[in-house]
Amino acid sequence: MATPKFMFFLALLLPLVLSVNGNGLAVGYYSRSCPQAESITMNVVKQTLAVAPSLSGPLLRMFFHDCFVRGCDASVLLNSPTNQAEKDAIPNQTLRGYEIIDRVKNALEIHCPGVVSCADIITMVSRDVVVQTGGFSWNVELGRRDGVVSLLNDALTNLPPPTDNINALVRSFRGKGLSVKDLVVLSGAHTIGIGHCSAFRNRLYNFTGKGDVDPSMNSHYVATLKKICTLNGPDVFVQMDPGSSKKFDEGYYAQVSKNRGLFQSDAALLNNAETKAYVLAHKGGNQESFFKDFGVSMVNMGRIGVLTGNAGQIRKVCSKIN
Ligand code: HEM
Ligand SMILES: *[C@@H]1O[C@H](CO)[C@@H](O)[C@H](O)[C@H]1NC(C)=O
Ligand SMILES: CC(=O)N[C@H]1CO[C@H](CO)[C@@H](O)[C@@H]1O
Repeated sequence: MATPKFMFFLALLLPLVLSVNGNGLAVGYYSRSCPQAESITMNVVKQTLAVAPSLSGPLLRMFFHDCFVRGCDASVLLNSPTNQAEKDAIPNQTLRGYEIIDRVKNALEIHCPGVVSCADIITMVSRDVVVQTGGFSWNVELGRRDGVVSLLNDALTNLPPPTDNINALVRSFRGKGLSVKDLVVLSGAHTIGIGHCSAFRNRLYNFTGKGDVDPSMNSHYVATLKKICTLNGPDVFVQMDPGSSKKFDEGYYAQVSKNRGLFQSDAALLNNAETKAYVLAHKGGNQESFFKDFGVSMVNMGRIGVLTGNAGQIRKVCSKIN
């Protein structure tokens, strides 16, 4: 029987139920179980970037590498005793900042033990990095649970390499339920951070195996990069958005529009009508629309293959399953 007391309960529950979307994720998911989760996370990110600003790139990139491989389930954080986990794969060799995720986890375990997943920590941290480096904030959907599997080979087959052309990139993103717009918007993350010579050296010295240069790269930029990345020299790195690589802005699109995108996958955005139009529309003076789009696409990426409800687990330590 629907007693008045029961109806009152229903009225309380209704807004909560309605805010959960089809994936089982919700904005404000921890508002009752761990109300300080988002502010504690933001504080750790703030303190971290104040002393180690170069961690902004790898921490934002970590969200991409987590979500594209087995979904956003923190599989990227798991250690393998035999070095066969995702983080052991070549694309992950340059991921950093695992200790920052652990720092957030430790703080959250003190406040609300066993409640906040490592997958949600990666998600919150990626948003906070963008805010701390100058971008707009957005509402993160939370409620992910952590996976129990992490395989090196999954990283190799699911992460697009920097040599991908536009068709391969579109296919890769479509395969994850993301659109062409998500591809061009999320590539804008390359406005912060660095790239190692090994990821683009082929463009400078041996593009088609004939000792040639990638003709799609600005020749002055090729000359500049060759001085830093010599043919047989060490694998040093360069800023992807030179002079502004610690600032989240639309500088990336200006670079790409001038044929100064660092990777083939960046340059490739000029080879599709929709992505090209976006690059040209954002090469200067349209920053707010990029900032808004970025939050929308990050939410989209954050929905890939999530574990919710009773699936997976809430890890106690992010680098190992319970
Ligand atoms: C479109 C396909 C993508 C490809 C092929 C790609 C490839 C790469 C490569 C090769 C690097 C350089 C790593 C190094 O040499 O240290 C890099 C860096 C980075 N990527 Fe991507 N990426 C893609 C999409 C994304 C997305 C979707 C995000 C996040 C939304 C992202 C965020 C970053 C960031 C922030 C860095 C800088 C890392 C640092 O400073 O250490 N990338 N990416
Ligand atoms: C360029 O690539 C070709 C084909 O893979 C290879 O035979 C040649 O040694 C390379 N040249 C240089 C300078 O690396
Ligand atoms: C940070 C990290 O775990 N890097 C690993 C990436 O993979 C290589 C092997 O392919 C390891 O040696 C690194 O330690």
